[in-house]
Amino acid sequence: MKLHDFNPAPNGQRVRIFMAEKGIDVPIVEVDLRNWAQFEEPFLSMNPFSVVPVLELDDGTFIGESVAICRYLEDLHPDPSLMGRDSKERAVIQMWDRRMELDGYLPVMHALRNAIPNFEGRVLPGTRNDLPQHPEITQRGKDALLILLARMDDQLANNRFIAGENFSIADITAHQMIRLAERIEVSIPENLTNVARWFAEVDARPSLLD
Ligand SMILES: N[C@@H](CCC(=O)N[C@@H](CS)C(=O)NCC(=O)O)C(=O)O
Repeated sequence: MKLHDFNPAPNGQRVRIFMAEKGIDVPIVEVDLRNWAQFEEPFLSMNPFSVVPVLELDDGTFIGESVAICRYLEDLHPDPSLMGRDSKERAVIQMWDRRMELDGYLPVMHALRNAIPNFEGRVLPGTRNDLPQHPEITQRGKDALLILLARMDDQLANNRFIAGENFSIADITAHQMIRLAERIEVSIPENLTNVARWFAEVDARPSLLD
């Protein structure tokens, strides 16, 4: 098994943190996104969507999409559980992880790609085209994040972690979302003390420190 990834890529980092939490060590094959290796062979055949990360299995199967990779790794290495041990836990964690990803991570990712000059001509991941950058998308992403952060604060008032008392994939997604948001100058509002308390705890985990 190998992970095709680019070290600074936030989605790759989601998978790498997930692996570190589980103590999984697989060889990393660096895909140099800066030199457009994602649009060339051999990577293009592994993932025609031209994005990292991609997990290569020993039988030649390629799995793209960070959450799908985590799902596979969770099944292979159930301990410590990051996606739930039974039907109820799995559903609750997936509910929170989807909230983090759909309502926060993705709006922030689009906000970033529409704000930073370096993303001109590549506003959509894995594409190069002349779609313009729209400042409105950046603003909408920031607004969406602030709404989600307030909702997270309510949840974290009574829960140590996003999906309850245990650290899960939802915490990894949310942590990376906040890290991405820093790049468009959005930080946790001062009044959201529960989010701040949670972020400090997650940020100090050894899996995030390397
Ligand atoms: N939904 C995908 C998104 C993957 C993605 O957007 N990867 C970025 C790096 S974080 C990428 O490879 N971008 C290459 C490009 O835009 O050309 C996942 O969760 O794995």
